[in-house]
Parts: sequence; C-alpha cells; structure tokens
Amino acid sequence: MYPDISDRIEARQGDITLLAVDAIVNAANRTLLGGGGVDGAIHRAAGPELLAECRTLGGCPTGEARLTRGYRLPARYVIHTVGPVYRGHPRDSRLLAGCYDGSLQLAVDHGLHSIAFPAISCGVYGYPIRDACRIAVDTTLAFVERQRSIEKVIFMLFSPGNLAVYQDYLARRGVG
Ligand code: AR6
Repeated sequence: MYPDISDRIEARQGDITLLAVDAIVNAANRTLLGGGGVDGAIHRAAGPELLAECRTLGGCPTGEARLTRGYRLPARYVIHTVGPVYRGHPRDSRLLAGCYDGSLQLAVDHGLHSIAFPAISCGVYGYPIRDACRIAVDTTLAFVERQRSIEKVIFMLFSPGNLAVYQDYLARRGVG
C-alpha cells in the first residue's frame, strides 16, 4: 500500500534531545514557557535562548504547533505542539491528530525533511499509549503519503513498552 514508507517512518527508543534531525517536536503546554517531561529535557539541552524565543510567541492553543530554532540541540529546529489533557472525549483525538498534522505542515512550510516526535500527551497529560499511537501513526501515514517532501519521521519513545506498542501498530499498518 505504501511502497517506500518503511524507509520514511520508524520507531526508536531513546532521548529525543540527542537526535540530529531537522526538527524535534516538543510536547509543550499552552504557555510555551517550559515544564517537566520532554519539555523540560528539550529546554535544558537547548539552553536559555530557547525560552527567550518562546517568550516572543505568546503561547499556542491546544492542537496547534509553533516553530523555533534549536539553539544548542543537534536538531536545527524545535516544533512546539500542545497535546490535549486526556479526558476520554472524542475531541481529544481530534486535538491530538492536529498536533501531528500541524507539526508536519510546519516542517513542510519551512522546507524541512526530517522530524522526530515524542509520544505527545502520553506522560502527565494521561493519554493512553495505544490510542495515542494509533492517532500518531494514522495521521502521519496519511500526511507523508500525500506530502513527499517529508523524507524521515522518527517516533522517539522513551520506554521499551511504548516502543513495542508503536512497533506492533506500525507492523499492522504494513510499515517496517
Ligand atoms: N525523549 C523522548 N521522550 C521523552 C523524553 C525524552 N527526553 N522525556 C520524556 N519523554 P510528557 P505530555 C516521554 O509528560 O503528556 C510538560 O510539563 C514521556 O515518557 O513530557 O504531552 C509540558 O510542559 C512520555 O511518554 O508530555 C506540559 O505541561 C512522553 O514523552 C505537559 O508536560 C510525553 O510525556 C505535557 O504533557
């Protein structure tokens, strides 16, 4: 169904701040002024210039994304997106899909070819990993299928358990 898709999408385990891709995605909050989890790790690794640029953005609504430079990160850019706090409502999945679509669209708009995502909303925001994985993979597959300029998408999972969930679902979708 997707001829070269296995070369363009992969799941890995590790720390997203170490990836030398065009953009890493940050699971931020609406202030864009930092926090814990992957957000804290990205700000620590990028240095204070990242927070200074974030202050100029005036926040970001849930389900949307904003781009900054990567500063001291190996990644050139950071795409900050705000996932929903999980409430078990249909709106949650639309907002989470918006994070993936919006981040990928920003990458295309800025001529970027490689992007890495954490498991947005799957930490303190409480989204169940299996549901979130389906949304992440389905949204990304649909996007890269129609937008050939995205050459590489990495799903960077922090835990072996979350990696296994992604690997299983990617295999079910015929990837990998
Ligand atoms: N690399 C990859 N994944 C990571 C890393 C890392 N270095 N660190 C954590 N994760 P979370 P959320 C995983 O809580 O649920 C912040 O305070 C983590 O194990 O970072 O969207 C923001 O400011 C989990 O699977 O993000 C917001 O207030 C996933 O990243 C709020 O948390 C996301 O967990 C956002 O909550």
